Amino acid sequence: MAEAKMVFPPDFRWGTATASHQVEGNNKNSDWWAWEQEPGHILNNHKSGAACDWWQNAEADLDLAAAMGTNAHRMSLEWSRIEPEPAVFDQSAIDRYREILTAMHDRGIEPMVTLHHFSNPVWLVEKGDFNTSIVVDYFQRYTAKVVETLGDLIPKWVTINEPLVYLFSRYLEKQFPAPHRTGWPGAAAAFQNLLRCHAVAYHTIKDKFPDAMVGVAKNMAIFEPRPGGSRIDQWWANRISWLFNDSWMDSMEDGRMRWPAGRGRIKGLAGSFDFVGINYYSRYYVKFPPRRGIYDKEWGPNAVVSDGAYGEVYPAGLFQLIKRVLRYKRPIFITENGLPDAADRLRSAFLLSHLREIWRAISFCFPVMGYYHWSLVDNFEWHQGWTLRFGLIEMDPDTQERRVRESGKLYGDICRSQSIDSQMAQQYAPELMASMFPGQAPGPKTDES
Ligand code: IFM
Repeated sequence: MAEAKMVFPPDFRWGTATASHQVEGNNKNSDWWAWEQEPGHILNNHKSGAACDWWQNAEADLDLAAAMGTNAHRMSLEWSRIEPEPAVFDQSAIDRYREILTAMHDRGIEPMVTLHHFSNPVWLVEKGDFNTSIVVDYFQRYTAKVVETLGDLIPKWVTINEPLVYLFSRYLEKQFPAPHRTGWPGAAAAFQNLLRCHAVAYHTIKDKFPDAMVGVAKNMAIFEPRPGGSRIDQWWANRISWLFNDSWMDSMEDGRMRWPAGRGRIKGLAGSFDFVGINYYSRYYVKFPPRRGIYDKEWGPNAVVSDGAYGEVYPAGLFQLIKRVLRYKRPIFITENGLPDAADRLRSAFLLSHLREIWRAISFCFPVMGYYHWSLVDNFEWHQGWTLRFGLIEMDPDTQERRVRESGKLYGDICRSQSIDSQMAQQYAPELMASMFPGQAPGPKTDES
């Protein structure tokens, strides 16, 4: 039987994603580094240490990414390296970032660059962090320096990574380095200042490079009441979904702040994004009242769950979220999507089933332009240290040895052929054949077969 194939557009971006603190190593001026040194903050007291040694040798992993056939990579810049002291810029750090960005271009890998991905210079935290409005001037100064010195190499930008995750994890859950002022007042002030930082960064970039595409990587999730849940559970799921998925996006669209950020308009915020970036991982079942926080991490009894009870694997959620953001009428990039899976038992099926949802969206003419798998290589997973492994490439932090996982080989086949097909499913995730390629699954063995 002829193979069934789902073909993607020729200009689709096939990417991977990483973030500076998670891969570079020895980020000694960052608040995360300081946080890791205090026992009790990171699972098993793990430390980022040399991380994936990207500061010395990002090129080795970029070689592997190029060999896989990827044509895009999302990375971030470490503010604390570029500006280790207020208004003191480190030219050698900027030069190193130029080398890394050039290495990407040389390999046919288009960079998408994030300015802020969870970590801060220690001096910023000492001066009051995102709680104080002075951070907006600081962020503008940092952005202006990056634009001036590296902007010619960066066609796509993310100003802020996962603003709501940052707010929740830092100010409310305190799983991230917690500044002096936490709780809802701290989170609300930081929410407002993050919106302001985004707006000034957007215009700082666009003034110099009007053709650059600038957006935010917005973590989005599916929140639903458990089947059979009450109407109040449904109401609560809708409220959380609005807060987590929509509130930031709606503010960027019309320039107005919403609860809990505050009231009123922010100058330069309206319309300040050229694409929608979706970081998608999981679905959660919520009920009211939650046991703690605003929702509990729960799923159904038959859910497929990734390592460390990180979350449910729920590919249909990606299509639902793509539909949800159509109202912004912008190109869409899946700026992160992946799972922790050290033994690589789920990742191949995860890749095929999520990419099928993207292909389905494209076949409805929804403007999905690219996919960045989190992550290229196992890296330091914040408060969970090295316990969660997201890489297409397995990496041992003690020896720095690498091995491309089977799912990495599959992603290579996908990127090179710009398609997913029944042979790939048969080889890497035969359990998907019946649902994904019905009629193509090999029948039961007979004497003649
Ligand atoms: O590792 C993180 C990343 O920094 C932000 N998005 C989610 C990833 C996996 O948890």
